[in-house]
Amino acid sequence: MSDRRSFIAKLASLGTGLFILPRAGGAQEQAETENTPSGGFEAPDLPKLPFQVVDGVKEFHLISEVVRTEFLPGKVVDAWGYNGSVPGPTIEVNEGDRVRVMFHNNLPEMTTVHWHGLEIPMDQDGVPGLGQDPVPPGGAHTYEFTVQQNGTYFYHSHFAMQEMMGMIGLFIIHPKDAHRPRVDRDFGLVLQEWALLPNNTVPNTLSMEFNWLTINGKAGPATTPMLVKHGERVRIRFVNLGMDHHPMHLHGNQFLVTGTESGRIPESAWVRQNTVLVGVAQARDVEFEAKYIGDWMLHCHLPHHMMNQMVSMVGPMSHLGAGSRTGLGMEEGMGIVRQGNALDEDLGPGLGRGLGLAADRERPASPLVGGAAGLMAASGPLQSVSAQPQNPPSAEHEGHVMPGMTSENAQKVPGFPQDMWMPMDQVVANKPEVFGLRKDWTGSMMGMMTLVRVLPHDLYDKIMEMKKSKEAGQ
Ligand SMILES: [Cu+2]
Repeated sequence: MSDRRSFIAKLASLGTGLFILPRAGGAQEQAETENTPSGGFEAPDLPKLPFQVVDGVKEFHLISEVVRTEFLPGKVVDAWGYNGSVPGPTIEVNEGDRVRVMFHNNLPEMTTVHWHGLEIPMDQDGVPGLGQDPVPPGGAHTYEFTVQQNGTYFYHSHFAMQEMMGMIGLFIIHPKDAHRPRVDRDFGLVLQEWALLPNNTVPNTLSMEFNWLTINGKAGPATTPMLVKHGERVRIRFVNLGMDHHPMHLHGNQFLVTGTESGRIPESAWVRQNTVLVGVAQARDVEFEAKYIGDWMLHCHLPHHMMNQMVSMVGPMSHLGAGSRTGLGMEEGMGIVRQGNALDEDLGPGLGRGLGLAADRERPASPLVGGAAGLMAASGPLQSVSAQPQNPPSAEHEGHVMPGMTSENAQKVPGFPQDMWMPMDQVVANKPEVFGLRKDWTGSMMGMMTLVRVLPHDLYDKIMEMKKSKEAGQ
């Protein structure tokens, strides 16, 4: 986390304490505290946008800008977001609030902010041309409206490619009166997908093939687990703004789907599931009682969304002789070919693999990423592969080559290789939230994956103590 981002995160946590001024009247104050979950709302790995109450209006300052971030320690990305964060910081308000967002554009091109799902006047809706002029680079625009709804909403750029650069944030509206049964924990998760070829830091927003999948801007195992005390009632809000749908699956529990991008579902229509499909531009709220102690996986179940860096590293494409063909031009990258058969040996493997501009830096790669040079040389056709590691040294870690996890004749077996086993516990070990997880837990955590940790009360308290002392030490 950059200094800037942690500074903003601190500012945001201060914000919830310093800037909320009680509204007039005892009844109002009561509503303010009663309507939110006892544990408060939390979006793991994301800050909240601080606000000030000015003449009864909640005033936020939102800044669009380039954000250098990391999906995983060492995996640097130049995405676009808001206030130093990708996705942007969460805007959290109450039903009935008057909201003013002073927006400033620090991007090198025009943008606007759309308030997805909100019933507000059209000139506040953030559609460039239709309701307002685009906000030019360096420009500013003020949005102001009253929120009449409650539920899980979000804001995003209303320029499509900017959406794919990461420009989205949660907009959470708590109801006037808390929904029943009241939840103890309330989490928000933004689901995103990225096409990011090795050795590139800028996402390819034209590609239809995604190799990095994130929750709140982090890929597993860098996604920070959600901590729950045994017996608590939990709400998890999912938001998806990408090109694919995400079937989000929770292990070991059943949940009720209690909300959509349009707010609360009547209780009579709640559905019991353990996998909820979160479509593009949709939100889904799920709730469950944390009855079972354990470290429960929560992940998108699309197989390609359960991996990191999935390009030509694994699968049969890495063993055709010289690795997967890459570095074609923009047209081939988009699946447009002018001659030949789109699926022939020369073109097929390169289709959808990105802009020639940057993709010529991708190299055919061995599945033994960062592995012993001797092993790479011994693998025959792959000896033409550059000896340079694909990852910067800081991203190297133990466990890339696991003795005993492949058989001696593996190279002769049709289909080999398919999967790798790469625990990287040390890379994410400095977070109290992962304390007490089984050794090698990170081996199963990739892509759009996180954990719901239902903890016995003593372990929960211990981790909270660790968090407090860590924050105090910063
Ligand atoms: Cu998915």
